[in-house]
Amino acid sequence: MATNSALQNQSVPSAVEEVPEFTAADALVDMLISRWGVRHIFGYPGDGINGVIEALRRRRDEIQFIQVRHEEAAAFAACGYAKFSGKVGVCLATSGPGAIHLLNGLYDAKADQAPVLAITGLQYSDVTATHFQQDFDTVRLIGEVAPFSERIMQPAHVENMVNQAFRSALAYRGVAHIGIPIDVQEAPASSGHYALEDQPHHTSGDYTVPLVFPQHHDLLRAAEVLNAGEKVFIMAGAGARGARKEIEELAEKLGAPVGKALLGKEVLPDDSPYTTGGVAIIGTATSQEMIRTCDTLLLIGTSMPYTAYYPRVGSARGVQIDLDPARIGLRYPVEVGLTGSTRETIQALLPLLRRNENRDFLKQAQQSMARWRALMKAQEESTDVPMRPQVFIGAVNRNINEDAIICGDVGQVTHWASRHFSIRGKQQFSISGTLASMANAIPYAIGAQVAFPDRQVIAYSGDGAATMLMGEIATCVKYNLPIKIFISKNNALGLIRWEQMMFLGHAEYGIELQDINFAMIAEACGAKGVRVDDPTQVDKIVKDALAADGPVLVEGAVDPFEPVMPGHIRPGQAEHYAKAIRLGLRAGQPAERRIALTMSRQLHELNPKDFRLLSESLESGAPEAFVEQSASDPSGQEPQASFEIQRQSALERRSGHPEK
Ligand SMILES: Cc1ncc(C[n+]2csc(CCOP(=O)(O)OP(=O)(O)O)c2C)c(N)n1
Ligand SMILES: [Mg+2]
Repeated sequence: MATNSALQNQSVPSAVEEVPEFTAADALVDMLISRWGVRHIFGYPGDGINGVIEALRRRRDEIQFIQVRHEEAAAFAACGYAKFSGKVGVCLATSGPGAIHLLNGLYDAKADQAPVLAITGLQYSDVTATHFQQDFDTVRLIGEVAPFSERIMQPAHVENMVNQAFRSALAYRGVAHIGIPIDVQEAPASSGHYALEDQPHHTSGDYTVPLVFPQHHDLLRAAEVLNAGEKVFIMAGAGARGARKEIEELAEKLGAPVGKALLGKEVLPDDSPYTTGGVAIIGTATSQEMIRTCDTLLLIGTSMPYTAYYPRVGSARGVQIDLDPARIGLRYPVEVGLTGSTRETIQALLPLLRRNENRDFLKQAQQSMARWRALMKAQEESTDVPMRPQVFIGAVNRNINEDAIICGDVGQVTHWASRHFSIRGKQQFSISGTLASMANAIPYAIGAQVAFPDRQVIAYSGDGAATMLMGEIATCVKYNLPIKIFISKNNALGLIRWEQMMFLGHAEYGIELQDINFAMIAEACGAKGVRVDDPTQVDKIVKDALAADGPVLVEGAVDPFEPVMPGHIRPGQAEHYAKAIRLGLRAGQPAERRIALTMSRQLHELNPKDFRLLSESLESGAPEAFVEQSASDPSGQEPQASFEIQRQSALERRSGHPEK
């Protein structure tokens, strides 16, 4: 037994340890844990929130504080957590800059209707509104994104505010915010004053999810429209998640193909005989064809915004199912809107529907999808160098688990994700859909992995987006989150290049990115980092990465000139592309010739009719490019010349010579 007094002096505190005061911050954290079952909170400390941080420290065995590297990532992580788990995601930041950094992720939650609670610090009450440091009215600021954004006035206010915040986030499926001044955080909970008219603990934390049913006469009206349709097309979105069985039954009965808005990607597996995959510019040619020719449209839980990809107004009758009555008729002039919970509404509708004996429309969709799937597969198996982005994502798609959680990001990568992640089993997919903010993938993956420690979680992102919140690789390492990060690296803000060209007819500008060695960045953060640029090696490298323990980043160096193409190009888009190429050529941009070639490669693969359309546009709009393109592709063969030019360019880039 140690009797040495020096040793005793070291291990025994010299003064009797004070029993810590139970503060308002303690009361707040206790509410999170005991009443609302919060086990994880994503955030970043600062002097404006240290009272709450201390309360989290005291209860660290019951609630884990996950310290990210940027508050935006905390909000995204909370959003990802909420989207994949269905529970409220909680994030935390200090006053002023910390709270302001949260905003983008909070807007993401608002836009995609994910329940998120933000807790932020506020300056001491006595210096508020005196131009004090970090004193900004973030309650008002965040009030724009959060229908519930309130300041905790004093300790007796904590319980009311926390309950209200959670109920608001859940009931309105969005953001709630509570700001708490430093002095209130630190105040003893017992110092709260209750008004004479108030009584402590009068609120409850019980919350139940309502079931919403449409009225029977509206169901009958909807059935009348759907029964009259010969060519019914269903478009399903995020609100249809969890209704896989019901939607398949509906599709079978109506003989209706089902297109999926991006946020509804997991609604049906991609090998379902009913699905035509994604819709709109990132979707499939099949969806585009079927939507344009349907006579009846059934929208389920979707507000997919691009109305140019809906049937022409007047060409199809419409029915819509949505939980939010304010969204009925938002995108298409439907005849009948059914406000209701998706599964229950479909279950109520099904007995009222007759089986559509005309299966032609569905068969046509299935034949077209067979061609589309074969085309996607061929692109994924291409051995062209530089490696095509479809090859990289194809390898990821093939090798991930049947229950993987897939976090997509915004960019050209969204096109590849929409087309090449073919959902199967219990896989889940999400992305910053409506806000469409870059850099959501890695923080979403952090939120997902925290919610589901035993599932495979992957982030698939462009190089531009990955750079924005690169610090979060360190977060993955710090918490040993075995997230697999796949970066489709094209040294460009790829999507913007194609948008400048296809939508506006502008020559590309401001879109090139300095080369970054992401594998080395990952290693520097303590993760494993690997690189692949060889299509013949990609399968093995991806497989090994997925099998490895801990976080791994795979950088896929992909062809920067693989263009974005809609399933079917429209005349205006082809003309814009041609005009942009002409402008680029005149400005002496060397990439332009290669772009004309890669474009023709994709178009040629997609559809001979579209190929002719672009060729004609190039011939009249950019004859210089057309000459080269047609010379290398005289008989519809693959334009091999383009690969050589691209390879040279990639080699130049790799050897450090900047593009001219
Ligand atoms: C925060 C944010 N800034 C800018 C944009 C506009 N934007 C959309 S996609 C994109 C390029 C994305 O580049 P990258 O991540 O490299 O993906 P790529 O398109 O090359 O696949 C940009 C700048 C955005 N959506 N979000
Ligand atoms: Mg990029």
